[in-house]
Amino acid sequence: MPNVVLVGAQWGDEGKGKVTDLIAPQFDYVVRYQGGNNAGHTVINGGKKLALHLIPSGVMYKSAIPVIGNGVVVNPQVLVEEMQMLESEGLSCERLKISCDAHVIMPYHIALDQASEFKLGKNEIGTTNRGIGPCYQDKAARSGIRIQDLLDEKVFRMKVAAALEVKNAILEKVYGKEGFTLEEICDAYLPYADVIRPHMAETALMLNQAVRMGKNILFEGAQGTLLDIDHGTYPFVTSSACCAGGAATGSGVGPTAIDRVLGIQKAYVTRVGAGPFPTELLYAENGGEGQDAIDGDILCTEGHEYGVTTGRKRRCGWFDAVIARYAAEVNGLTDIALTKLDVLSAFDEIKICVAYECNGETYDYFPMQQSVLFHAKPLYKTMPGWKGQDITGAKSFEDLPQTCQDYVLEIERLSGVRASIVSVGPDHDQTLLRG
Ligand code: 2SA
Ligand code: GDP
Ligand code: MG
Repeated sequence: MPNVVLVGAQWGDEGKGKVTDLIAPQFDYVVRYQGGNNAGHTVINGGKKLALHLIPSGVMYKSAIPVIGNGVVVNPQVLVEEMQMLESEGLSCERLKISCDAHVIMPYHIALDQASEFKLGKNEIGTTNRGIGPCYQDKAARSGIRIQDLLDEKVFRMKVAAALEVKNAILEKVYGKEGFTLEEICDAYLPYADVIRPHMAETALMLNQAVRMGKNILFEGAQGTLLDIDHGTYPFVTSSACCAGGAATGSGVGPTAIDRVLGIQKAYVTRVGAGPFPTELLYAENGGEGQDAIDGDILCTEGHEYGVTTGRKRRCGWFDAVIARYAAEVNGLTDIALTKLDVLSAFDEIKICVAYECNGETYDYFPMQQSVLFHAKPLYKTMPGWKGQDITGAKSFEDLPQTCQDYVLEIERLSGVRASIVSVGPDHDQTLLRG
């Protein structure tokens, strides 16, 4: 199976970084196809945890060429800083290829993201404030600035000047914020051209040649299925195509070249930012009470559930099989990697949501109307736990306590997809491969 899409099957932070890092040595190319530096992918380099926001996790291995595809939005400052960080860790970025068609996150995108979130107040999306949404807005409006524009000062100046007429008016008149001058943007951005030029490539052409030559490509998804602009919990989503289909549009490789779609599922669910989350175990500080608030706290503490990019405390909840089935369908999952199973060792009993109940109706499928998801009451199946048994040292699936194996098998049964990888800790060797 040469070409694989690795996709988050929940609301992001499922452990995509760990799994990409684990399997990347088998690939010739590792490609980011959507999102930008809103992502936070944790990888391990020589025992040390590193957070990658923009550069594909394949940069860790000399055998793989890391690629930032056309579907990604690039903040050049973050790109340069991340390259410097990696170089300082002894990881060369020389092989990195960046699509000349990728869009550039401009200072006004970040300002607009922050200002619009502030204006929304309690109705905010809870974005990462990295300018992602406004950058994709400009892409769709055909007024964006692309990586290739950075290389031609005349074109860059012309496009930025045109953009500023509109952006400054919005910033000043709608949000009461200061705008930007053309000169300050040119002074900050044009020098990045020299750093980016050696990495710029016709990445779609390069990847299609690789496909013809029988090379192996890993498409590394960011965020997750429920944050997808089309298939997620709109409007509480990110602005890109996170699902497996996005790998084709975001890289220029046709869907027929994709052989496997590996979904990354956490053994429970987390979400950062606003929006519906039926199995959420509300924290006491958010109005939660009783055992639910206690269980939510345990998941957060044991799972270290804090945003890798913003440091925000992630919302936590029980595994949701309705979402798992939905993710299996909209991505065409061939198999899943089930991560963070060890975090559940803290519980006597573990719940799995098998369906929702809303207004007297039962939904065992993802509801069409968002309002149902907001008011959905999860219907749970309770499974016995394996409390007190440390599973972080397990070397094979059969080493796991029977109740733990049963939990994984039940998730497989309910999702309709086989768990080919089971992760029992953050390190590479804390991974059980089931074939
Ligand atoms: P944005 O900034 O426009 O993409 O935000 C829109 C929604 O997408 C969510 N989002 C994320 N959710 C989980 N993890 C993400 N990456 C970071 C991490 C998040 C962090 O790895 O922990 O550090 O806070 C990510 N990026 C975007 C976001 O919360 C909004 O709900
Ligand atoms: P991503 O955005 O999907 O790459 O995930 P993040 O890196 O944002 O969050 C996943 C976190 O869980 C990271 O801190 C990983 O090191 C950690 N992690 C991954 N797999 C496991 C696991 O099986 N067990 C534990 N305890 N931690 C894990
Ligand atoms: Mg993350």
